[in-house]
Amino acid sequence: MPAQRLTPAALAALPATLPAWTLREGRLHREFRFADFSAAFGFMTRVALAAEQLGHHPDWSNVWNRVSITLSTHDLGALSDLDVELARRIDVLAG
Ligand code: H2B
Repeated sequence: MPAQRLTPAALAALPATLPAWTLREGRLHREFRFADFSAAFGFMTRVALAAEQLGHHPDWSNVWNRVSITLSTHDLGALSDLDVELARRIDVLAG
């Protein structure tokens, strides 16, 4: 399924749609902190499986118990419905 660029209305609604995420230079951003590295890496593994399932992948980094995630659609150079769907799945996995 090709990514659909978010409409201006969907962009304006993002703070309500994904309240835990912030917009940074046109991309979605969220930071996570876990008890330790094992918990952080377990979370990343679950996110990786969700990303593979969607065919849409995060830009991310990990420092011990912290995971920093940025989402955008590289193919479009914009945010798409796939970024919103991946963010939703990440929120569920984060608990
Ligand atoms: N992930 C993200 N974040 N943006 C993309 O444009 C993208 C992707 N494209 N994962 C996918 C892979 C594409 O390159 C492959 C061919 O499906």
